[in-house]
Formats: sequence, structure tokens, C-alpha cells
Amino acid sequence: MAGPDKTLPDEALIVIDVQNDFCPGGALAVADGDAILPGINAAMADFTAVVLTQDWHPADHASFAENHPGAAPFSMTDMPYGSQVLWPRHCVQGSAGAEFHAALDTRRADLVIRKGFRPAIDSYSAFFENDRSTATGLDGYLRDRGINRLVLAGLATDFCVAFSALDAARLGYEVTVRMDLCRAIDLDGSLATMSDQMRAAGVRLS
Ligand code: VGL
Ligand code: ZN
Repeated sequence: MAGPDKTLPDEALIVIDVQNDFCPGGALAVADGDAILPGINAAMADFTAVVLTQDWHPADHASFAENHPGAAPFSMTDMPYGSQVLWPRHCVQGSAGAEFHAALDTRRADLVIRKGFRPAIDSYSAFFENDRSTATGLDGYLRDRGINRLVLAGLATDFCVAFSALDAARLGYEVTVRMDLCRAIDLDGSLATMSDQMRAAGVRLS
């Protein structure tokens, strides 16, 4: 066995949506989104489990502005499950934009969880779709592995990371968001709003 015999705590690193479309040059690029890659890769060694999430939309996905005639990207619409931002087309299943950034070390991943594949509903969180009730299966996986503590990193802080952190806290996990290993979209103050919501839910922002 390589390295010292160390016992890792039952803690998972959940790496959210580090995909080409969320990095500079991508369809829904997050400023500096690729700056977090070295830190995320380095952090993987410190965890019992590493989970990657992958935003994975069909081309006719309801979150794409282009599928709502006349709607502008970044405008809001009402969905049966609540209000929803209409995004530029991004992370289409099988496209280069949906692939993980080439610099992300995917070898260490125990599980890749795809989300947002149902045409009629968006899915920011790694745990539930945006109706907050359709499960992705991640909770069962982590429970089966006896993992109660989660550290989250990735893109974007104020959407997929924050929704994942809030759901995880609601499910009873002890949750830390590594803000230094996240980058935000920050749409109309969403970074401040979601940071407040995470703190109020007992999520540690570090
Ligand atoms: C995300 C908007 C749309 C994210 C995904 O990963 O934060 N944001 N789809
Ligand atoms: Zn998406």
C-alpha cells in the first residue's frame, strides 16, 4: 500500500459540476471557474469517498431559454414546481460542454451522479431535483456507505453547490462548503442570498 497508514474520517468530498460549459469558454461560463481545479484535485486525497456530479440535460430541456419562444437567457419563468431561471443551452448530454474539465482528476471518483436529465424539471442539487422531492439516489448511496459528513466544492456556488448544501443539511448531514474551491454565477445578488440561506441552515462556509 502506498503512503502512510492513515485512517480517513467517514467524510465525502462532493464535487459539483466541474464541466466545460461552466468553465471559461463554456456556454454558461462561471468567471474563474477553472481556478478551483488544482485545489479540488489535491483535496480528493483527504476523503473516504469522492463523488462527482454532472449536469446532464437533453436538448429539449425546460431550463433552456431557447425552448421558450421569446424568452431571454437569464430571465425567470414559472414552472409547476416554482420559479426557474432560463439558462443558455448548456451541458447537453454527450456534448463536449457536458464533459468534465480535462484537468479534473476523475480517477479518484467513486461515483458520478448525473442530474437534470428529465426534460420537464431542472436539477441543481445533487440530492433532489428542483421540485425538492424527486431524489437522485445520492442520499441512499452515502447512507449505505455510512457517511454523515460532507464537504462540497465546485460550480456554481450560488446554484448547484448551494442547493446541494441546503438539501444535505435538511437530510441531516454535517455540511461544509469550501468557498475557496467554488466560484459563483452571482445573478441579481444570488451569491449573497444563497450564502445567507446556507449559514441559516447550519452549513459551514470555509
Ligand atoms: C448550474 C445553472 C444551470 C450549476 C447548472 O451547476 O450551478 N447552474 N445548471
Ligand atoms: Zn443545468
